[in-house]
Amino acid sequence: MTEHTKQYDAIIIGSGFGGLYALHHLRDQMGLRVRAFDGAGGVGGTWWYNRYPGARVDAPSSPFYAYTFSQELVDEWEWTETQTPGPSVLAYLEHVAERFDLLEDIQFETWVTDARYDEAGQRWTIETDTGETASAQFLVCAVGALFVANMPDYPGINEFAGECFHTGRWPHEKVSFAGKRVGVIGTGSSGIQSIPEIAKEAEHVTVFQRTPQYALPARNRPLTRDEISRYREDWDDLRTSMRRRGGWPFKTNRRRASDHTPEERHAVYEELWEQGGIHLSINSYVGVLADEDLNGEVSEFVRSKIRSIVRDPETARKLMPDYHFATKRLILDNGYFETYNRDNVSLVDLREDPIEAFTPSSVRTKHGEHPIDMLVLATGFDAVSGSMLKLNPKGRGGLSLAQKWQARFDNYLGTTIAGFPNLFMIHGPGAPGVFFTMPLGGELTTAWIADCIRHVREKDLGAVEATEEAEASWDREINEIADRTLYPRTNSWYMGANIPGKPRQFLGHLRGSHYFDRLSEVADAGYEGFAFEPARESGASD
Ligand code: NA7
Repeated sequence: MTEHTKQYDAIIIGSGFGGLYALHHLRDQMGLRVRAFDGAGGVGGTWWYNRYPGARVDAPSSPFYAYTFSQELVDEWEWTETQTPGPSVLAYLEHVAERFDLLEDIQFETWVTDARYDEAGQRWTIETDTGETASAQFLVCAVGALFVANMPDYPGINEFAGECFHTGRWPHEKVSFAGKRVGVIGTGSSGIQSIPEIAKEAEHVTVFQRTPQYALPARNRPLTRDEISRYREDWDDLRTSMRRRGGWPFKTNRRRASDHTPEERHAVYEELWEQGGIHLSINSYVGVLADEDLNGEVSEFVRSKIRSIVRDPETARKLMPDYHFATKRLILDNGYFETYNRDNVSLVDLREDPIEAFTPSSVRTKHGEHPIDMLVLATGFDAVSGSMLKLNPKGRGGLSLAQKWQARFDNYLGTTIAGFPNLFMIHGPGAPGVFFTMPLGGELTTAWIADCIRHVREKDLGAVEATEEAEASWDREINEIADRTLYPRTNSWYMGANIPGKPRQFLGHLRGSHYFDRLSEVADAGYEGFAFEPARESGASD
């Protein structure tokens, strides 16, 4: 720390959904001195970076994938489609930043290169790539669950001479595919959303698929005036339902598969398929994500749909997913499978024809060579833990997070880490994150963090820190929930399986509503599982 070190009560890293709300809440509702830092050139986090063609919210979106805290905001923002396009989400976040005067307290194009806890001062000091230092009692990491791009390291890939873009780092300028042969690696949400758009323009698209996916029709459509008015009028109730029903306001069906004949069940699946969105997953029968036989039946139903859409049987065969339905992030598509009926799209199944190397102008697989002018990497992210590890804060005794998280992403409540006092995560490992509506999840998490900070300040304490015992029991708690489902049996980014060498651990809390109840219980029990330090003379309240 130098005399030029700026002093705050709280520093926030990131200005996506989580960081923006944290700034608003801590500054405007608590009156703290707060500064936010973001390496990007503007607000938006994930939505600032993921500008690939076709990007949309891949969950029931408008108007639920949005902030819930302000009725005025709900009343004034005009959502237009049921599945919000990426540029609209970004425009919304820009509007929020202006409307709540947040921009003046965010420093853009400023990477936080180091964050260190000073035990004597009970404060965090950060350094930035602009040569600044700043210090605060509390560090709030809203660094994004899907931020650190996963870059494949195939032999020769760096020698590829054509244009190359990762979907999570898409250029701000329009990318033209016209007259180009485009190779796309990856068929998660980003690949499945972008491939139909790229195919409309490109001369040829070759899709390199490692894992075929269950994608459900999004059935995107314009929102009606009536729907919007109803949502606005009922907003309080909707918000309460979202909080109680796992992030979404929909009532889920509690019917049992055993009460129906196979024919009746098939009719239910058909109806939910036609309805589109995630209904087949949340609204068919109780236990789809836990009962292997039931899940197998739904899996087979989706496979039959893929077969009926894709005309070439060989391509359809390659597109057959074989993992448990919905245990990887369920994808909502807009004409993905239909795209394979175009003459200018071909599919390479990497399980039988793996990539061996890149040349400056082609991808060489075991059975052939695929000339390409452009490479699109839709290869996803080092999800959830990756962005915290990129920040790599140094806690008590100089211990770095990379050292602490070598074998396991230990944390308590998905928000705090033993050995890292006064540091909070939003959507960290062990939190519901993508298993709950993220904007509302961020609001609820921030409210809890704010209460915890208030507790520390009102009691003249200097530091709050999770205990290792609490971390161990939290780990058991979230794994017990996950182990009752089929999720841990699938190689997904939820399990860290997409990144070579990443520890295998379920990275989320599957019962979002229950999770927020647990946060309240912990606070009500006097912050059970936390140790507090009295404030030292020299430090905390500077
Ligand atoms: P995802 O869902 O992680 O998808 C990445 C895709 O890229 C997936 O099909 C991967 O196959 C594939 N992949 C990753 N690495 C490679 C290599 N080395 N070779 C071939 N294929 C590879 O990322 P998205 O960006 O699509 O979506 C991320 C989240 O954003 C999504 O879940 C939503 O919540 C929004 P795999 O399945 O791992 O075998």
